[in-house]
Amino acid sequence: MRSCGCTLAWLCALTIIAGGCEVEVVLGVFPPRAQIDLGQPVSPAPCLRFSPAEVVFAALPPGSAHTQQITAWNACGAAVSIQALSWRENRWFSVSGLGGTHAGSEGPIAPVVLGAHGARTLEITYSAGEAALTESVLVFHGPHDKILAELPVLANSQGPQLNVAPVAIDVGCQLKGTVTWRPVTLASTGGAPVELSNVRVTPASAGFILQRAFIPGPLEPGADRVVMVGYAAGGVGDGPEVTWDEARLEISSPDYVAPIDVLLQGFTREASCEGLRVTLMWNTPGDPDSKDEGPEAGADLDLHLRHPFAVDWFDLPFDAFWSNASPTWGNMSNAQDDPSSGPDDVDGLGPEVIVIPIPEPGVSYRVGVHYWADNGFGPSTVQIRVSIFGQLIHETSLKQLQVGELWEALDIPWSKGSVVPVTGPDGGDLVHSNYDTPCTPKACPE
Ligand SMILES: [Ca+2]
Ligand SMILES: [Ca+2]
Ligand SMILES: [Ca+2]
Repeated sequence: MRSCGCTLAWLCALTIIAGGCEVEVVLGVFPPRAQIDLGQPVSPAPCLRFSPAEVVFAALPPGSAHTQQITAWNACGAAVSIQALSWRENRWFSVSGLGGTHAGSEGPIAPVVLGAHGARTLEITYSAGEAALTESVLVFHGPHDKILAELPVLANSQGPQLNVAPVAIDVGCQLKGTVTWRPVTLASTGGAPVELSNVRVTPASAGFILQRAFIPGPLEPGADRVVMVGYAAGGVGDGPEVTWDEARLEISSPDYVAPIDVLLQGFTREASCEGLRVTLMWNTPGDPDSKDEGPEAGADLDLHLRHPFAVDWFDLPFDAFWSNASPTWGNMSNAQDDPSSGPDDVDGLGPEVIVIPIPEPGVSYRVGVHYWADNGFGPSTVQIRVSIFGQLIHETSLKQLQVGELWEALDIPWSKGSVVPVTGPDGGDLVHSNYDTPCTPKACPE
């Protein structure tokens, strides 16, 4: 990486650096100022503050309630407007004094303005529900949902607390006849032992099992216990639609009013866990040796798979092919609905393959074949195969293509489990001659 060439800090600050100083855009040079008047001194602490800064309730018998008063005050010289309130992880607390009582998750309120250095009394109520340590945070929002301040609230600080991880298990696809085991850790993180009365999978018929029957007992502070949950494969699904087996790992404790749940899901397949596989093969009669290898040893055709978000072929990232081999489609945080393209075959026969592990429900994908280069061997005869979860569901008849042609061959409306041949305006196959390709690594050697 080369140096940016900046010597003055204030000039460097005006330099936009992209790609490790490969691009420099100097926005201009401003004369240094002797004094910058920012008005009131700006404190890193929020203007809205509380006394006490944290609300702590002692243990109470279940069914009783206790209220504490606190002061909210504005430490700044400008007014503060409170426009919404929200609670994090709240089940037992409420706040009043800001126009009504607020116990819910989030909501706007009639704005409450605290003038410069003004104060207001709020009441926080704890309704005792269970013996476990109970923590929450009351969040105050200003205009444009800006967070003004956060107030920690807790009860039973010396009570038992159970932390369960993970909170959800997604086994994904499971081949019939196999079992996947996953650990769930129950950790005692409070000041008193947490009593575990039962751990079970419910419903019991969903394919999830416990490795061994749970034995009730206390978990001392700082201790943990691992429960192994298995997915032993439920009913085998058929067709493209994924039928999830869903269950809950239910952890019961007398210290908690409601059981703590871990969500469990998975689905089972007989032949393959690969949702969609599209394969292109071709033969070039003018190639005297179809099996020799090398850049110009045969005809180069390319398999394409388009997401409906693509406006045309070669529209990245929504046209998957060898040069855009593993784009992110669908759910950004889930790679299961992303395509992956195999290598580019450049010397004849193929196959070229594109796979999506679990395609998006309701999405229709389009398959195309582009005849990139014939290298002097003339037309080729192509065939496309489509498999869903390991079962071949469609095989095109043999189709002849010339160099430069792009055949819009098939639509695959996922969830329907069928393949629909694409037709042109005349009712025949939709083939574009001399398809105008944009710049790709093959077309723009550098
Ligand atoms: Ca050849
Ligand atoms: Ca190719
Ligand atoms: Ca994705």
